[in-house]
Amino acid sequence: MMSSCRVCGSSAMVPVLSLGEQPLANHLLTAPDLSDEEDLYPLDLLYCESCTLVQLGASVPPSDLFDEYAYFSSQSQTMIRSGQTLAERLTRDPSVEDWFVVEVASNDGYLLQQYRSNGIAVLGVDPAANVVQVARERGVPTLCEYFSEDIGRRIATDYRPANIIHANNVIAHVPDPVDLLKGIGALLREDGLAVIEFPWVARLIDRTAFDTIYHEHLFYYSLTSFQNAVRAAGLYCTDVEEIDLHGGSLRVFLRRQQEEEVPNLRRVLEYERERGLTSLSGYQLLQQKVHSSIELLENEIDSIVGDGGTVAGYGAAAKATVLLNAAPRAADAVTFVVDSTPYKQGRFLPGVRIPIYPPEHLMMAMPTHTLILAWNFADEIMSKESEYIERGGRFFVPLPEPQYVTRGESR
Ligand code: DWN
Ligand code: ZN
Repeated sequence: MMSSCRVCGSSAMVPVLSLGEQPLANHLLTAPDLSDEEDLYPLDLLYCESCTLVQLGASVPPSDLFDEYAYFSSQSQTMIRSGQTLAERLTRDPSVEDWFVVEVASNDGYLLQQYRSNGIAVLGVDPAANVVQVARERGVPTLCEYFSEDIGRRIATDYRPANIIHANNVIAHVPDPVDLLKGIGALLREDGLAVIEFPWVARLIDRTAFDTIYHEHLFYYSLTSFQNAVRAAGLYCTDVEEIDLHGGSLRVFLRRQQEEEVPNLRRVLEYERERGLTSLSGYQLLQQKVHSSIELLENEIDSIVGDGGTVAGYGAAAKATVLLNAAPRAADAVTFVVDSTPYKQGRFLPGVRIPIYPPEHLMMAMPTHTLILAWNFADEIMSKESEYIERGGRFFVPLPEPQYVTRGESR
């Protein structure tokens, strides 16, 4: 258990949530693994009263989490479209053909391929060898490395300073975010722009999205706590926008020079103060809200089964592992999970050991109810499963309380 804050070093750390001992969310099991015990780790959240950063109590070695990875960003059209729109928006500059764009935690190249298809020089950096291979096969040059200040300096020397640096869904994952941000500063051109996306802790609280808390995510940022880390790295937040990814994220724009503060930054920082997210008060009800959400989900699934219904899951997401391991009565009723990721099919969710099949299995088995475990993609998923709905299948999402959904209705 961490006794001091990973960013500011303060010992003023207050526990705000415990999810008990959990397996590593993306360590999907193969059939031979089922005869072995799994390593479990405490999954607890602490609030730093000094820099307001919410963070895990226990750390797991990054190599255990990311050397081989189960998550492929391209499995979601929502993610691909988000990357496409952003790349188009950022490359409206006449000199763009001379640009160099780097992505930290570039995964399978889902974002950089958008720039590359417009003839822009790109470079990915990602530590997961299996995912990097997919990116390289896609024609996206990628270094298989953990990004750091040293790597940033090395790329600036071996290649050239970057006009744009993306870092989506990674700043929450690294033990030393200030070092990663210093690497971005070292690689960025003087006039360069960095774009950082991360799940916004405000929306985790709103949705009681405790299933987005897993050992891969060391940090749960507000703009306030993120800005503290940015300043410690000698960079400046120049703008911010909320995006509808992963249950509600912030997209923060950084530069090496300070610019006049834009209203968006002040507005979000003020909102966080009003919500109590920059003090312990914003987190004090979380444990109770989580227990209530679990109770409501388990009761709903009990009544489905009590009425003779059957339950499956959709999306072998990291969220699925955390949710179902925290809700054992619900897990007992979920007979299988479907997922479009080839790497995940034929494997089993960690801990609860629920089998994962291709999406086609849903129509074959025709469960009466399907819990959308990847609820952040509920619309995209339901748009693919209209036949299941037409045949009377019912989709529902788990949080903050069980809610039956049809296309266009999910929050
Ligand atoms: O930070 C992280 C977030 C961004 O993604 C990673 N550390 C881990 C990962 O979290 P997750 O696994 O909870 O992410 P997703 O994107 O919610 O997972 C969606 C899952 O659902 C994937 O396994 C793919 C699957 N899926 C599907 O089967 N059919 C997704 C879509 C859109 C579909 O149509
Ligand atoms: Zn701190």
